[in-house]
Amino acid sequence: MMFNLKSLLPCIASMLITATLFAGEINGKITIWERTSNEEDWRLAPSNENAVVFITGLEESSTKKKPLHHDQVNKTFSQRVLPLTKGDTVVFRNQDPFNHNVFSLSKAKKFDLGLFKAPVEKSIVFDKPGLVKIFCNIHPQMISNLLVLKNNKYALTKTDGNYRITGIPAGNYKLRVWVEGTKLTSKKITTAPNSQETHNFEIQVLRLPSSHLNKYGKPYKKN
Ligand SMILES: [Cu+2]
Repeated sequence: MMFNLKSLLPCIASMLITATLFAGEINGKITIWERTSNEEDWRLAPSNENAVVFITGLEESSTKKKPLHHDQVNKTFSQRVLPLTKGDTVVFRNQDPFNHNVFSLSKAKKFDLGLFKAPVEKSIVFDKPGLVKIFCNIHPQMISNLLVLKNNKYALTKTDGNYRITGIPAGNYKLRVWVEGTKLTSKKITTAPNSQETHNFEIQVLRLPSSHLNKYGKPYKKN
């Protein structure tokens, strides 16, 4: 049987509009408790920022959106945590007047951008989901976490810990929370058409002093 694509177009359009109209929303608050030594009691962290809340079980999305920017400024990365969708491009820009060397040894994306500064910019396409920890080979304090996700249903918290994810079709999913230094926290959820649900999480993070090696697997030289 032959389908006339033109005759199906209004039907497909109305299905898409219906899906969008009945898409639900998930919101809530992430509260972070921290301990900075093995002895102390848990206490509320001064900020609930940099938690990534995301949904799995949805269809993967291949967004062709504009590249994201990730800057190096004052010997730090502009974002400690940057969530993105698989396939996204990140442009690394050095805003300092001296060189940085951005690299990652993570399985999800190994790369080494070498030494560079403005006006040179370097881009990387993140094509595999997973956590990509990035560092600078000169400055050990420069650490950033790129969390590459399978779809674009995610949110990054600010200090208040509030999040909101919209456009979720009705279905069964897992709602997950990632905070640096913790394992993933997950919760099964079922969303109904047009629903608006609140899911709050309390996350405990043990924040002990730590260090990492340079790109050659050696300790950083003390400046
Ligand atoms: Cu650097």
